[in-house]
Amino acid sequence: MRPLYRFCAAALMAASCGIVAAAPAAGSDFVTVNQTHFAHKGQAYYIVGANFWYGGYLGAASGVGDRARLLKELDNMKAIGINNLRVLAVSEKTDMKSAVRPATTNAPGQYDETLLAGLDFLMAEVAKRDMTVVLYLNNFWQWSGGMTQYLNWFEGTPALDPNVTRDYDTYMRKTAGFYRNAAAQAEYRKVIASIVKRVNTITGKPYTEDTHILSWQLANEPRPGNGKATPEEKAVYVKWIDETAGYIHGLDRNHLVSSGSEGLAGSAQDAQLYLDAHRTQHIDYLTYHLWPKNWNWFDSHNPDGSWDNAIGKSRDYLNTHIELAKKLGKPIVLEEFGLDRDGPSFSVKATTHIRDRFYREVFEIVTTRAKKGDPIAGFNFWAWGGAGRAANADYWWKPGNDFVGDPPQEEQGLYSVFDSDVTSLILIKEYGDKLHAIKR
Ligand code: IFL
Repeated sequence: MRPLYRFCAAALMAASCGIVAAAPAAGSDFVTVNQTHFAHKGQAYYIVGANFWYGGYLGAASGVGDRARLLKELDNMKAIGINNLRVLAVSEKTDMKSAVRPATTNAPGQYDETLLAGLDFLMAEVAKRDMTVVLYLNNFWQWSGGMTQYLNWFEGTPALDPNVTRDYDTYMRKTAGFYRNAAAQAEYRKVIASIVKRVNTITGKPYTEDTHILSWQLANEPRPGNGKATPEEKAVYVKWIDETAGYIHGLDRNHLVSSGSEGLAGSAQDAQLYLDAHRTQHIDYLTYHLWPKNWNWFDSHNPDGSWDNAIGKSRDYLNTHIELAKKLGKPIVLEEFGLDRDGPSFSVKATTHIRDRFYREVFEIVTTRAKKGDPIAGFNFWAWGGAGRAANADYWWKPGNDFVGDPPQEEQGLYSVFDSDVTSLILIKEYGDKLHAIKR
């Protein structure tokens, strides 16, 4: 079972302060870690998951909410065997371009209760379908405000002015300043506490008692800085993961805690850093993401010519991380991966042959190695677009448009799996069934 962890519920800023708490027992209704695998109600538990960042948004009773759509999306996902959703729990209001509006935090200490009640509604409906959810509590990327917006609040200088530059190296270096900013960390912890200690307004159940939360996640894709992160930046990052995860465990001893890391691609390609960041007893399992086009392994304008390179590197990436998980003796979840539609096109009408081919390769490795007993806990593809549709000819999101799997920072249709993508849906079901069938 998950190792005992040390926590201090009283201290906001100090995590590892010496008190020992018990983790949920074997056979628990909470998802637990049993050596290198997940367990749930005494059985092996494999994640067959979707990224569904906007699930809480759809749950809102007014404004951006669309509860009828949410119920349909949950039913459709459940029907193809999806048992886990990775969801954005909090967002920060920002003037930065390409960010979602509205946000759950309007300003430090000012939270949007309508949106948060949307998350309550999502959790209530997830429970009815016996699914689980990973809730991430921040974002390294600007599409939900995220760490950069905390810096905007507390330092006053935007890390990136998207009107002027797409210089992501500078963005990453500056955004990592979040880990060092004491005022930003204090507010982030207040937000964490407000969510973790929340009582669901629909079910009346405290989130800490909700067995349908699989894990609290520190952030979406936290990085130590850019690809040239210094030893000092790396040390700050490792400490932040340890202390923040310890803080969450101090508030909630029932749920797992994860980082949201992409793996080596988000660790300056430094395996030692990835291991150091995930070795702490406060991190219960490892995460990694696989993005062949984003990382220039795949050219969507030359899919045939770049396929061998892309798939070779992808296989290596998958296998390398499974070996790293073995070293730490913890489960690992491939919690993001995706590829473009054919063309490349953002249109829902475009075929998805190349993406399906990629999904099959990924699923083969994950299921084959899971069957062998390797430390694999499952996958979440990126991302569920469902019944959402892009509204604009340029495929960019504007307030009032449908939400799809692609956040407002990217073209709407780039990586979404829509409810009309029949071949992709069949594939997800086929391999989901294989993972569900594994007994330990
Ligand atoms: O939309 C992106 C998201 O911010 C993420 N990783 C990659 C996705 C696709 O580019 O977390």
